[in-house]
Amino acid sequence: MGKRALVTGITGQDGSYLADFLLEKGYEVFGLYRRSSTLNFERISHIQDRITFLSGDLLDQNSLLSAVAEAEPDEVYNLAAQSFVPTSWEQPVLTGEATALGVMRMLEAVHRVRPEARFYQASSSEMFGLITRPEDKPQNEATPFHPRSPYGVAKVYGHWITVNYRESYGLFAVSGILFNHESPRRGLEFVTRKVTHGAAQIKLGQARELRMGNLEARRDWGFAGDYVRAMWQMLQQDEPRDYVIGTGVQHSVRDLVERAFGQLDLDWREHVVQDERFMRPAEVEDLIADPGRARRELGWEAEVDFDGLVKLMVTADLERLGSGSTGPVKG
Ligand code: NAP
Ligand code: G4F
Repeated sequence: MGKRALVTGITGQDGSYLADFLLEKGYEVFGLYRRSSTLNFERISHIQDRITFLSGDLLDQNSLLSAVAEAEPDEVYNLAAQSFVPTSWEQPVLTGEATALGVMRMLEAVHRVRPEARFYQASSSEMFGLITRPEDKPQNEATPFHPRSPYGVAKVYGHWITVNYRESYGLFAVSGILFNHESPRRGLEFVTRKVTHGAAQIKLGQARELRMGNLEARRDWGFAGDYVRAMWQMLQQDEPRDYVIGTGVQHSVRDLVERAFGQLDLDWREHVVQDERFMRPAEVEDLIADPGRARRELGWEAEVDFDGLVKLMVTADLERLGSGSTGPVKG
């Protein structure tokens, strides 16, 4: 018998790659999804017949208890969240409910219904936030948290409540502190996809300019397909432990823009316009991972580098826009 996994956030970028990965490994995959008036299964349309869907919401405790009872999972991956940082200033209460308390509701469901299940929490490098001391660069599992947005603050709660359920009840619960990871399936509002999609539109004559926020922010960007492998590896260890996952290489948003436009033989200076609307009330300027523990203990390493990632995303957007496709997101 294959193992059973329950994935929250199955319709999101990471949920879709994780489902691909787990199905490939022979898992029976249960996906928690939110009912809506139109289905949003674009990212999983190629595998939706192989997933058992359970309707539920991180804001609704009963639905989570029922989902865990129905799935009887060996592994639970809690990927669902309000995940877009700017929205967390516009909807801080909702963000707290889903991204912070939602983690506790999932942990309660596992603790009460299926305590033997292994639990993965999708924590974030946004928790590190403001980096001022040289010794905090690059960031590892011991780097202090100083979140800079309601989203980052909510993720810190999710991180510590996961550690707390491990220490209080002996759950096999781990927190993966993942740096930014991207793909052709990334939401259009996140900076990488905004840039690759925008550059492809300009190349095809479908747009003339791209309005952007802070070009100086630096991130450690990797490929989502590599990062879901790390999630799974964390749950295969003998002991539950938290891990930082990233490439250890940093680029600015300016580098990203230059690289994406350059790949299409476009001069980004002729098209990119800075716009105050995309600046944040408090910015995270400088993130870079030290993935040493993951390398040593999980044997994990990123396989796709920054250039490969940008190329993959630009190519996918160009192909998709060029074909006029409104169908499933490829890649
Ligand atoms: P994403 O594409 O925005 O997907 C978020 C998922 O959460 C979607 O399936 C969404 O469902 C679901 N969701 C949102 N609110 C929910 C609620 N109240 N109840 C149930 N489901 C809800 O995010 P992602 O990039 O895949 O990220 C996955 C997780 O990793 C998130 O927790 C994110 O915060 C975290 N993370 C991401 C990164 C990154 O760089 N991608 C880095 C560190 C941590 P709908 O489709 O219905 O909206
Ligand atoms: O792509 P972003 O919106 O990602 P951000 O804020 O780093 O958050 C992502 O990564 C986190 C991991 O650290 C996740 F936890 C979180 O869920 C999410 O997946 O913005 C990246 C950087 C920021 O500094 C932002 O100010 O790009 C800068 N940026 C500049 N212009 C822009 C824009 N970001 C967006 N979204 N749109 C712009 O026009």
